[in-house]
Amino acid sequence: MPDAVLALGSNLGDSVATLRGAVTALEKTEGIDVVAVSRVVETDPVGGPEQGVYLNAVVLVRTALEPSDLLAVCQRIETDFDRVREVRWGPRTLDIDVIAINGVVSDDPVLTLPHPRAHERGFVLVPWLDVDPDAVVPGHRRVADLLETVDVSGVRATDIDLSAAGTVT
Ligand code: A4P
Ligand code: MG
Repeated sequence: MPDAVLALGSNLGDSVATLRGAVTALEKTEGIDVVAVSRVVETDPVGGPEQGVYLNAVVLVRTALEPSDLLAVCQRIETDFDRVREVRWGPRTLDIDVIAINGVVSDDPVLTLPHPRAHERGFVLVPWLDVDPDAVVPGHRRVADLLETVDVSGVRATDIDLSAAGTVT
């Protein structure tokens, strides 16, 4: 079964509860097995209007779902957590981006793989490295190598453990 990398972000509402709820929702989804959940990082917002700090995390899954169905699941969970789409890159209760699915490279605008900005974003790469030290951004370089040049000054470790939801193994 393919492996997929999902990036979670939140900067509105009770972000810790939302991220925990999102992980639980992924675990409960038929066809998705959560295999790893990173530690949470607190991150300065990148792009968009002036907005509060984010909490970000990365989740590795195994899935039998088609890529388009995996995206649909992520978007349904976003909606379940009251995500509204108003301002591009604006504040949000929950964002779940599909960062990579195996080594697939696709420029389809509905599901671009790998996520077109993942390779330059500390808020994705730092938690990704946390759960997969050997990770490679398909079509790019190893996450560990990318982190040599990416600005991570706005990415801070936290001791927030999403597995405190009690269902992550
Ligand atoms: N789409 C295409 N490829 C993908 C993919 N790989 N994963 C399409 C998910 N969606 C993908 O997404 C807009 C459209 O992108 C969707 O219709 C989907 O078909 P969206 O989630 O509605 O909107 P968005 O998240 O505002 O846009 P986008 O471009 O995904 O934003 P980004 O690039 O994810 O940026 N700063 C910090 N510190 N932490 C953050 O988490 N997030 C953003 C959002 C900006 N700044 C941030 C953070
Ligand atoms: Mg998004």
